[in-house]
Amino acid sequence: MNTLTIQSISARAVLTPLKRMLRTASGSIDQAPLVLLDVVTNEGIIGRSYLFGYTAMTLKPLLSLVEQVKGELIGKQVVPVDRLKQLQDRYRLLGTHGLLGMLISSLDMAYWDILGKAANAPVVKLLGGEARPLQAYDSYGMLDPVEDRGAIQKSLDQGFKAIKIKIGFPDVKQDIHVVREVRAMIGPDVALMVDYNQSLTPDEAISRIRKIEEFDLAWVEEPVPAEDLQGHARIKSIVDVNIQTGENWWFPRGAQQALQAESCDLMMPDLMKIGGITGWLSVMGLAQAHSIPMSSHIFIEPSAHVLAVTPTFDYLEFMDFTADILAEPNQVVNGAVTPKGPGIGLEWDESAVSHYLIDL
Ligand code: SMN
Ligand code: MG
Repeated sequence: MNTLTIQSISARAVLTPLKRMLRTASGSIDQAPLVLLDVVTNEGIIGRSYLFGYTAMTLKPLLSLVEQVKGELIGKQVVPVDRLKQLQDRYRLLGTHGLLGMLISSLDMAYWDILGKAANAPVVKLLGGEARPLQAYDSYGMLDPVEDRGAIQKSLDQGFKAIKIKIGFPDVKQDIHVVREVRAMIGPDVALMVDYNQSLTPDEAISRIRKIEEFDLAWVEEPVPAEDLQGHARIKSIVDVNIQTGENWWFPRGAQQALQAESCDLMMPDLMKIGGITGWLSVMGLAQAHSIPMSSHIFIEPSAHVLAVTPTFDYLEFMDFTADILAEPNQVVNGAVTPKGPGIGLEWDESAVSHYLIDL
């Protein structure tokens, strides 16, 4: 296979509808602000990936960053490890946490998509694995056990055997109430996870977690700010529930620092912050060496490929931002998602994209 060459890179901003509003203890999201990347090669193969900007205010800066960065890449070969190193070296003085790190990681995913398409294979094959069904959990925001009863029932009917909800309500009584109600609704055999979205202090977290331990939780996620590794470590050493973190780790070194601090029992890096597929491959080795179960964070389509080769694979997070703009979104079958190709398996539904396009 000849090496492919980057000819141009384009980016578009969209706001896609959410099936359900995403309320967290650290702010709410009612539409998904996405940047769609298309990396075009001289050979005619186009690699695709997308960024999730969390808030619409990131869309314009991200598009502008693509314009600034693409000059570094045009004419370069589609060799993910080289391109990742190139940009990390290029922006060493500035640093690559934040929007730039998100872009660098997402470009990496687009390169892997190109390599997969060039080989007419799903990326999972290139990584030495096989497409296989990956157990997924349906991911909710802060919910109302009465109003959202129908939605939870639908998740169970779809075959999900695991559900995550967000808590961290102003009053701990509401946390307990919601967890108790959801546990009663789903029964003892469906896994239940809770996510505090970094909203507590370590002391509050220990006190709150103690009050929900009895509900057989698969994990408690990000009780305190992600960068408070010592806080997470203290909580982990005291409570009787597994502590999950990782969605805010930056690149493999971020993962290494978190593991060194013994800040979590479980880990869930985010492809857009961990260095794309190339970064994930380093981090899954760390997870294996530490025997830590590893799950994904959002990004259903690319995550399915890397999870299928992750030695300590635990869960795929099913939080869907793209169903409305993809020609063939991944389906959930028996509560599981299977990676598909060629490449990452992302093809835009162009008429839907133009419908949700934001003019910035
Ligand atoms: C999350 C995901 C997407 C937006 C906000 C929060 C999250 C999760 O913490 O784990 O799903
Ligand atoms: Mg989370």
